[in-house]
Amino acid sequence: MTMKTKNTTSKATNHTIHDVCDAIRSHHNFVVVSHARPDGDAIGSQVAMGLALKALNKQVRLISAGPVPDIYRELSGVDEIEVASAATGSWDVAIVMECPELSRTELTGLNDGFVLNIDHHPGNTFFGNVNYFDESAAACGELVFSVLQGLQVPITVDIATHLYIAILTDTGSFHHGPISTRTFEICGCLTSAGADPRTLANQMFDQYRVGRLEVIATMLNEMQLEDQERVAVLNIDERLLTQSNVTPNDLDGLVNLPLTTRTVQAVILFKSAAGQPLRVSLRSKGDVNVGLVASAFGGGGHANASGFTLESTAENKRQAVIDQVMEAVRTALGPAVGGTPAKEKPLIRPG
Ligand SMILES: [Mn+2]
Repeated sequence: MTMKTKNTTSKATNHTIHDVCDAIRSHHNFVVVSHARPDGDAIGSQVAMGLALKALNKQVRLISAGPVPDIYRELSGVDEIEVASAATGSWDVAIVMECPELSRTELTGLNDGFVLNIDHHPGNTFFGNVNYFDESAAACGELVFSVLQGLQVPITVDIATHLYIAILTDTGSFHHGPISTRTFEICGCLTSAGADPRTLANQMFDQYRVGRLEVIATMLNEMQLEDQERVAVLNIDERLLTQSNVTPNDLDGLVNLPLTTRTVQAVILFKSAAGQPLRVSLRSKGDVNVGLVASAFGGGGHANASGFTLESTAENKRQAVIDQVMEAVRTALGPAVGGTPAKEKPLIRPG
């Protein structure tokens, strides 16, 4: 086992693309990691970076604390991801992507080595020896693209596909987040390199089990609307998941459904299972900042998409969450005016 590079570089500053490329060029043994409960940006960024390092004849291992969701499993290179609780082995540099804090990896063993932090989450703590942080990126995949350009790695079909998936999924099909001209310039390069938007959209968004529709029906039937239809509250519990025979992947994006209406500005989704922490997902439109609400409850994320967990004993905090989200809506848009309070009328009539 070789010694890891000593952790001497000063932390807590942002670095340039040149620093990032130098750090990669001057080392040989890499471990590439991302956050636990990986999503499309986590997996796409991780696999694309892994493929690029291999193209540069580097040694590379991909490690994740959690399993890869089904929809990504058949993509080329994904089977290289090892599921483990520690970043063991003889690596020199850990490339940590999509993590505002090192702890989001839920991996041990990353503290002792040289860490390259690549991320776009507001509030990133610059935990790396080299930090490449840009919250104006729509996805971490955008930053990986810049790094690969800096390293002059050819964008193969597989790399293009992973980076396109990172951007496609993190923006919810180019629907939210800091989408820029650069996002489309990068996607243009990726499609030129062989990423197929129609096939990938179908693979990412149109492959769920039919049980997903049962979950949607029940979830919307029980939806609670607050603050003159500006805040929607959704619940999904273990019983519903079992009845509908769905996997956690089949719930992807359901939190966004209420946002497809004109009035709803923010959504709260409570996901509960017996004996497990209550998972809370928040989504919003425009200037309504649910990232701050998540931070107040110890979580994180972006202004329009965030989340946190509450201990299972904290059921009584649900109303506090609803109150804070309503406050976030009022802060951005002022008090609700006019209309009948929607929660007094049933949204969907049973039967
Ligand atoms: Mn991301």
